[in-house]
This record gives sequence, structure tokens and C-alpha cells, in this order.
Amino acid sequence: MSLKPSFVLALLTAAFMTLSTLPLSASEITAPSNSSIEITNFYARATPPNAVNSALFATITNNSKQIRTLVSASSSAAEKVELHDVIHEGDVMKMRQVAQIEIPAEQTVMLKPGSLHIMLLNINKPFNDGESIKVTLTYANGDVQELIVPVKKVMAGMRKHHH
Ligand SMILES: [Cu+2]
Repeated sequence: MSLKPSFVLALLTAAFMTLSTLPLSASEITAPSNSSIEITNFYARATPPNAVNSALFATITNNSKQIRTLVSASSSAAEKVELHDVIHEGDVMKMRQVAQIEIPAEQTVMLKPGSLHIMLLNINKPFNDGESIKVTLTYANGDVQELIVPVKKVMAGMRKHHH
């Protein structure tokens, strides 16, 4: 995450111009083109053996001068992936699906327990601490970002909040 994608793109462009025979793997070609979005501290919550759902948390920073909108997420590790928020009704906290998560220009949005998160529904198998899952994020402007998300045990969290 230390290299700015725009810098990587410049490198790739230079490679194409000067070394056209340089083999490029598919992953390099489909690398995130998302030069203005920086995602840090991302992890998926480890699950107990019989769990069906997990959640992904992250810090998303928009380095551009335009609003960026996360509109969907998908993963091969779960049947369905939804964008969620947590609302408070009296003293009850409830998760609910949201259509999108906006990241205002030059702002940071935290996806964290008890707040916005990406919900992984009907996971294929338990998420064990130390593993990783692949998640694809899609933005309103068409940008697609692939993340290899580490699975981590979360001590305090949202285990009480069922769907
Ligand atoms: Cu949720």
C-alpha cells in the first residue's frame, strides 16, 4: 500500500514503452486503478465454527477533490456481501443495509464495529485468524478495487447483533 497506484501505473506505462516484451501477469494488469482512494487497517472478523456471517472493517481515505461513493462489494468467500450501517433505536442497536457509503473529498471514513461495515453473508467456511479473503469493492465512478483482507480475531465487537 506504500506505492501510489498512479506511480505504479506510470511504471507500467514506462515498461510498455521501453520493454514491450516484459511479461505482465493478469494481476498486474487488473491492479487497482484507484489512485485517489487509500484503504488501510482493513480486516475481516474471525468467526466461531458455526457462524454464517462475518464483517469487514477498514479505514477509507479519499485523497481526491471529488466525493467517492462505494456502491457494492463482493467476495468469493461469501454468498452475499452488503454495505451495512448500525442504527440506534432507543437502546437497541440494529444493523441495516445501506445503498452506498460516501467518502467525501479529502476525508476519511471509518468502517468499524458498531458503525459502518461491509457484511459478509453466508460465508463458505469459518474465517480463521491468520487467513485472508479476497474482496472486490466497486465505486460509483466504475473504479474497482481488489483487496486481500486478513482475518483477525476481534475481542469486542458485534457478536450480539444478529440479522
Ligand atoms: Cu451487518
